[in-house]
Amino acid sequence: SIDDELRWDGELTVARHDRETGTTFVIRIDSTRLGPASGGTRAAHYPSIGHALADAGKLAGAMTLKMAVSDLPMGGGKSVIALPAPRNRIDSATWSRILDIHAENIDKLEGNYWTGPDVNTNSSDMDQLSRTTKYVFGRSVDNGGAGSSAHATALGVFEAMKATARRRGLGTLDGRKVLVQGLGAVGGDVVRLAAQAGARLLVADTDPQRLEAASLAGHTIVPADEVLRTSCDLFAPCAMGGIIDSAAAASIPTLAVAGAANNILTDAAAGEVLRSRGVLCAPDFVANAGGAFHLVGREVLGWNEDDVVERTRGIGRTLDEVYSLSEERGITTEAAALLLARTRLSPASTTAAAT
Ligand code: NAI
Ligand code: PHE
Ligand code: K
Repeated sequence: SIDDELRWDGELTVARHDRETGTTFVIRIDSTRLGPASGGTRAAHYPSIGHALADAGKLAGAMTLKMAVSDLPMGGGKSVIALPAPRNRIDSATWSRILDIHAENIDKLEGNYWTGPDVNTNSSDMDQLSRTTKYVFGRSVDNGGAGSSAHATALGVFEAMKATARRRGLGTLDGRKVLVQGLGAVGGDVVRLAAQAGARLLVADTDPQRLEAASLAGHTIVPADEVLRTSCDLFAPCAMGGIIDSAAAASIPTLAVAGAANNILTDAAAGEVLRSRGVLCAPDFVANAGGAFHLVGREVLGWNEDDVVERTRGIGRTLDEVYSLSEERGITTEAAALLLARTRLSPASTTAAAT
């Protein structure tokens, strides 16, 4: 319920309803500890405002960890636009009004929160937001922005897949069975990179057109509802979060997990179950940080494309650190990554850096 969801440890929740379109807007700032909060705008049709608040809160928290573990000088936040219907049933005039209202809300936060693209928003939506507010990453390149973050995200996920396979004793991806769920902006690129590395691709999507393209490229189609029962060496969730709960963790026939989706595990217990079965799982806020390197690197830190690629490739090394820590301490990889992120978020680490 809304009452439950507002009992949250983050810094700020902002909400607004637009009666004309039936849309509810939520912005949640989890932390500004390391810099202005940042995280994308997600548009979706939620069962209730409580669900929208919960999603925004979890996603904002993941952004804080992503920025911290990636050594980016930003905090974590996220926007959720709770649509009155699924995104594909919102007409363009309504969508345009929705974006204008969202931009107005962001602007009122005066730079404490910077948005960017996420599920169901893209660079041209960022262009429109930027007409009302400047606190926007990922505008199109023609409009002075860094453009889509998907390529960088996919590159980082590919590095995470390689590092995870290696650590799990699978060697390189060559000849390995890799199952990619979601063939969108990120997943499509992940498939291409993994295929180049010699992996045998199994792919799933709910969009028949995307499946047809993958089938033409010679990949094996798995029905969307059989993903969690399909045997593979490495599973790459690149669709939505919340895909692995404890029950799925107990049965999923894979040896490793590394993907792009935010909040792949429903909770810490699911991570414990994976660990007990020896399924090595790349924490998502480490594996999918390529997009943040791209957006924050290009638009805040003055990096060029090579810098973004170099830092994104470093995701493999960060994961090695996470895996070593997890082995030393006998904790889940998620808990180990949390430890690394929290070291950076703790007041002591900033004091040390300042002196
Ligand atoms: P997208 O919207 O381009 O692609 C998602 C794909 O998943 C679509 O092809 C969709 O049809 C498919 N899909 C949806 N439900 C499915 C289901 N139940 N089974 C199989 N396929 C399903 O999104 P994008 O940008 O590729 O992002 C994918 C994930 O990665 C999201 O969870 C996003 O939050 C996360 N992510 C994306 C980043 C980026 O830079 N784009 C950065 C970090 C995380
Ligand atoms: N939404 C993407 C993510 O979850 C990209 C993004 C990164 C958007 C940083 C804004 C800021 O990482
Ligand atoms: K998108």
